[in-house]
Amino acid sequence: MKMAAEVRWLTLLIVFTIINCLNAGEPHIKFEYKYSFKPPYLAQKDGSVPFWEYGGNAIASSDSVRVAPSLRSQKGAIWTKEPVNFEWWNVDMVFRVSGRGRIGADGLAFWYTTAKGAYDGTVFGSSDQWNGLGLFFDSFDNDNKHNNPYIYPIVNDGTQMFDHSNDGATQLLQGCLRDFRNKPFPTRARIEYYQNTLTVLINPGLTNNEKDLEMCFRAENIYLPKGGYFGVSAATGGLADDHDVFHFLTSSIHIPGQISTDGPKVSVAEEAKLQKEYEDYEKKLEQQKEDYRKSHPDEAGQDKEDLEWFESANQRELNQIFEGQSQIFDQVRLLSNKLDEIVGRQERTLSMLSQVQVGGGGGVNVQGGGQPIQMIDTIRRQEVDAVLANQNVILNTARELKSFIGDVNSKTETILNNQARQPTAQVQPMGYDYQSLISEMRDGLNQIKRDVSHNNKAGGNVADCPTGNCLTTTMFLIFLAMQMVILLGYNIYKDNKEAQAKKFY
Ligand SMILES: [Ca+2]
Ligand SMILES: [Ca+2]
Repeated sequence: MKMAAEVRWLTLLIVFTIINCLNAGEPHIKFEYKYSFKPPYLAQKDGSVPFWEYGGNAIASSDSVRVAPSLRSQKGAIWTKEPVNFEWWNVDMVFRVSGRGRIGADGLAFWYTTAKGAYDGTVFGSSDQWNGLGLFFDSFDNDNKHNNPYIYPIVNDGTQMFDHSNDGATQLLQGCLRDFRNKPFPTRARIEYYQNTLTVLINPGLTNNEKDLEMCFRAENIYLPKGGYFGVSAATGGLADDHDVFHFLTSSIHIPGQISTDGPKVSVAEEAKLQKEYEDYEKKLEQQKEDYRKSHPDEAGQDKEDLEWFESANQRELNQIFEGQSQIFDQVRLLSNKLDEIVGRQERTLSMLSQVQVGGGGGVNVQGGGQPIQMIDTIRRQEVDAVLANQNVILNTARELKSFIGDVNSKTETILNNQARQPTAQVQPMGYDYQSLISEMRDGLNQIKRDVSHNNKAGGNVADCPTGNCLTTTMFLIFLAMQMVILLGYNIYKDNKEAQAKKFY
């Protein structure tokens, strides 16, 4: 019993160790609200965005931050107030770049830099010679290589000037060509920096699905400075787009085991402080909303009505089209998957068939896997052909038989008709009479021959023959001829008599 208990404890220990190891393998992700913004109430009543500051031509509303509006030569930016206090991070940014032109300018930039940039800088609305990362959503094709809109990162140590005329082609690490302008749904970008690897996933805005993210690029051995600021900037030129950012959601990523080894006292105290801060903020927001409703009871309703009315005219139709397109896109993707499946099945079937043919078409075939497959005994093509040919032959024969029978039938009819007109019943007895007569005559002749030869053998000589009874050959022939003449005469007489009798019918 003691031994069994020890074994049980040992097993439990091993299980817990394994669970700890598994837990240790997963990085810890924590939402960082101080480095994030999202609707509703993105901007407060006074226009400020909590934990962020913006400038230049940027405008913040409750739903989005218009970093640069669709007017010529506009520049704007929004930056976090505080530098980050974590090393690795993930940012989900949802934005829209839209304009009336077939092409737009200049684009939008995501920043992670050691210092906040300017609000009216030369690089997509912010400062050049930055120290850190700039990820550019470059709408306008400055170098005329027909490769925009292009998404690319540039890591700068604070010394390099952005190569604007070449769309940063001489400085970029990697990138991807994605048309993110004027899409039915907002563009989604997931920017992850974890263990010196920068990964950017994109949904250009063809679908409204959060999970529809494609790999844009993955760059390894990226060393960014610690404690940087997040920012978004945008600029327009001769051509102008609206650059709206709806969501900027930051999460810190912690290497497994990092959080538990850090001083728990600090994190608890900080958590309580942050929690209080958050609650205060929520209370303040609710109070502001309540005040606004009290002071403008009609306006709020009016605005809403106007908005609804406006939407029903154009926006709703457009939204329906976009929704429809999204559905079509989903269906096409589903069909594509199904097609792939069908092609796969077809290939498998074909390979199985070829194996069966190689195997000589036996009833049972053994595959490579060793699993016997009972083949169904089906009719083959040549067998069907043979059956058809046979059927044709039978049909032709039947037709020939039919025509033959028809001939026979018609001939029979003719014969029957002829018979009805000329009854042949009397011919037969006549023929029979002749035959019987001839056979009687033949018998008689044979009898005579036998008698003559017998007499010849017995007598040996004519001279020896006794008088009166002795018959010579000449005498016999004379008698025969006479008999024939009498017979023929009788027959002719009989025929004449019958012919005379027929005349009376
Ligand atoms: Ca450009
Ligand atoms: Ca270009």
